[in-house]
Amino acid sequence: MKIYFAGSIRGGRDDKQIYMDIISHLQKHGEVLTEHIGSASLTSMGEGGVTDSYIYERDMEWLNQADVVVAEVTQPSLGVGYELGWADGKKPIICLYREQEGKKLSAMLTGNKNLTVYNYVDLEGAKKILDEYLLNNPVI
Ligand code: 6IA
Repeated sequence: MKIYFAGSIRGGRDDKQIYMDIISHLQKHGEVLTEHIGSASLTSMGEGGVTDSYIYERDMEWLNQADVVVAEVTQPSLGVGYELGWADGKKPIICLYREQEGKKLSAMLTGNKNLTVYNYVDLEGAKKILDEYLLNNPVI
């Protein structure tokens, strides 16, 4: 199974550790095409030597190849929103969100019947959601 994991980069890197942990867990289910999203060395400012056009073309190619899209959407990110908009109706999408006081997730995700947004509290909760979804909705 090819998994496209989406998480914030230029939108902010506060959640990079949880991205890394989720990616490690997803690797038990299949190939994560975007494993660099959890990288501690990837900052919101840059990955040297790669142009934005290269990143866009490569990521869209991976998104096209993916069997399922898993997005961690707690940290708002234009890129993740774009990826989800593109994948909507084309790929199964799982969104993971940690509820936070004083903040609400975009209605463009919560109001979309094609997507399921799963609220979670901690890594263990996220793993359980992913295991249940991926084992009960096999995508090859
Ligand atoms: O708007 P954002 O940067 O937060 O968008 C993040 C999303 O766009 C992720 O889910 C990625 O799939 C994709 N994306 C954006 N930038 C990159 C990137 N390098 N490498 C891979 N995927 C990316 C950016 C390095 C950059 C900071 C120079």
